[in-house]
Amino acid sequence: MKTALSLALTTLILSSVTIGAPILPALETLSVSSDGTVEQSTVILEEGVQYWILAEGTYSQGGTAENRADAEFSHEPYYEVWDWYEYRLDSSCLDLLVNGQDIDWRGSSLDDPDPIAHFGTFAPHTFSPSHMYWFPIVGDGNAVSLMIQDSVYGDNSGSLTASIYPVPEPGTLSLLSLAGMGLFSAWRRR
Ligand SMILES: [Ca+2]
Ligand SMILES: [Ca+2]
Repeated sequence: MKTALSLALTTLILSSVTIGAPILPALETLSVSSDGTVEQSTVILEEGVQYWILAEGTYSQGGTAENRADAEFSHEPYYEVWDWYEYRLDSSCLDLLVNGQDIDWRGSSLDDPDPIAHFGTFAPHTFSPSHMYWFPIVGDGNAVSLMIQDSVYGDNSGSLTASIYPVPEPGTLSLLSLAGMGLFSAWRRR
């Protein structure tokens, strides 16, 4: 009976931890210029280990304040909307590339999400009014590179910020569940 209850409690504790979610603090924060410069992290992403990258901010992509873009979407002044420009018009433009790849940055429809606390609200193909986006990446033993891709760089100004976050190791989760079982046993003994 006690074992069954402990197992149930362990399951409850494990399910209350979002496995694979980022944790504070960031390992490194990079500023990625809209001039097309490739930014390489100092941090080496360990092979087989999962990380999350948080991209934040907007830059001017077409010479005027209205022509803006974030990591995944860009502003269409004519329609007064933020649009998934790269998908609609041209897959080779206006994207924050990771290791040279066009990736699916995950957005949140919340106006001002706390990126860690509201991590579960971020999803692919979702515009972020806050211009915050997450991307999961598994390390390959190398640094990670970030670059803003555009077809014309001369009319750009500003930059995006990208931060690399660790996720809890499976060992950390086991310790959490063991701690939970210890608390439960202490409670049972009372
Ligand atoms: Ca441009
Ligand atoms: Ca993309």
